Amino acid sequence: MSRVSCPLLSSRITTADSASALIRPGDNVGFSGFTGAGYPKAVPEALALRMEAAHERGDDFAINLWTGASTAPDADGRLARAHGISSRLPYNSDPTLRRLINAGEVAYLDEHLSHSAQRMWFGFYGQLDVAVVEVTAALPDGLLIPSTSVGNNKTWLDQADRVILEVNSWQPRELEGFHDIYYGTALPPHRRPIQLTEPMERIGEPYLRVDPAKVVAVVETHHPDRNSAFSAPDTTSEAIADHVLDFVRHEVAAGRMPPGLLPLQSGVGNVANAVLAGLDGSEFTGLTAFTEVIQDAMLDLLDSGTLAAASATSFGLSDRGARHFMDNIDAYKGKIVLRSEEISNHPELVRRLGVIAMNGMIEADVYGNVNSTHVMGSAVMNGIGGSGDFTRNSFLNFFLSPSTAKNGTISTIVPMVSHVDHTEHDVQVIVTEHGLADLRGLSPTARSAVVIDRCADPRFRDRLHDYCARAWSARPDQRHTPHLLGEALSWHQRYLDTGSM
Ligand code: 0RQ
Repeated sequence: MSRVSCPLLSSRITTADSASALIRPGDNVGFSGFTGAGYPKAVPEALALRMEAAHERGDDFAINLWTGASTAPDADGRLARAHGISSRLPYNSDPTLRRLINAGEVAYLDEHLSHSAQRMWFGFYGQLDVAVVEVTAALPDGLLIPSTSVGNNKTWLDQADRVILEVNSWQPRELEGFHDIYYGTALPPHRRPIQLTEPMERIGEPYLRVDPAKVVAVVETHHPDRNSAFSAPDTTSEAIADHVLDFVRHEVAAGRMPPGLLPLQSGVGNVANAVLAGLDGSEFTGLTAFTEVIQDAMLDLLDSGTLAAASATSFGLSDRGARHFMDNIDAYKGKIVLRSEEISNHPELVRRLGVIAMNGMIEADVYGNVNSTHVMGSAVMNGIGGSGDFTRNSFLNFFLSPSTAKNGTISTIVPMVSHVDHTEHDVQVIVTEHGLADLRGLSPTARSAVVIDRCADPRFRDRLHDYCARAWSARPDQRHTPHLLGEALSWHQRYLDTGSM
């Protein structure tokens, strides 16, 4: 049975091929999608075929593509393979697209996720020509049941000149009621406080609104999300998880954190998943999450009662996790709420709630600056995502990483990061498998000692200490964050010499 019960929207049902014909070369296009959930499944393929046909005729055909965050190989990846993306924002993790960005073919705007919607409203990105948004169903009155991610959908639907809906019957119809879409945002100087004081508080409505007159096509699909498997936690990620857990226990014992902790935010990836898994079976129960992404470990925590409830903007599950969620969806009702990313990541809310932020990193320097995004200062990995939104405004923040990368050849603790995403003014706790450096209340030179001794791989410690000692001695009038600039950056050059990049 069709999931489109609005008569006007029913009259717009068409094929992905004809819907894709409504997207023109040079258009600004807003896709739904966040960490592989809720992205459009049919229009990107049809559009890529049109692009390839145009290129064969010698015509240009590329679009500027805006999303919630990462999508999938059959969306970002497919359009990248068709050389159909001129510019892209605000986050990407697709390897094909990453290659084109790093080759200089695609202009990438790597933005804080909480900024992307408001920069659209401010007019900083220009006009949005088309929105292509996956939903679970269209109700008789035209309201839309969102899909497995909300991301920037509210903004794209509101701002686009033309809207293409994909109604995906693979998504469980029972998703109705899981969402809270806030329509109260205004532009400065008319902004009011956002009245959310508990992670699970509802301040909006369960549906996305769209002006039916703008809907130029509706495409029915039945296609799974991109569900990626997680590696089982290894000894490195388990050691990182243990350090985080011990530290949190210590904070509770010291009276700096309530026994039920504060709302958790966890980045995506295997290390983050392992930290969440480490919480399971611990003494903590009834915790909450105010985060971006609900991954498998969060479902497990909800099952065990370690986590009472989670607010996010998206799922990011494995196949097993997605099946488990669907089979038990009623049990999760009231325990999971999905919001727009401008709300899930909102600085005002992250700071008010006192979020504990835990994110991955590429490298940290001895003074506590963190690089989350770039290899050797030049090649982007994924993007800053929500890590800045949460870190800067958190009650307590952690950066987690193995102490080495590329089979132990590269130290992730370096004299000076090759790119700065999170500054020494924001970063509080750095954790590797060797230990945890608590930087709170320490001057930069005091930080350097604990970062090296607690976090660096023992094989790199002498070299790092030697660097710091020589930098300290070099200029007695420059000892706040002493550096030997040429040498600091040549540290990254050594990666090349090892041939490990
Ligand atoms: O590459 O698989 O080719 O070897 O970076 O590293 O160790 O698998 O760790 O998956 O947790 O990713 C920072 C990228 C870490 C991620 C980052 C190489 C390493 C490997 C991945 P290979 P790991 P993770 C919420 C929050 C920014 C966005 C964010 C990230 C690959 O956490 O994208 O936090 N964060 N969002 O080998 C060279 C180094 C390296 C290195 C790692 N020093 N030099 N390569 N790698 N360190 C989510 C959203 O916002 C949506």
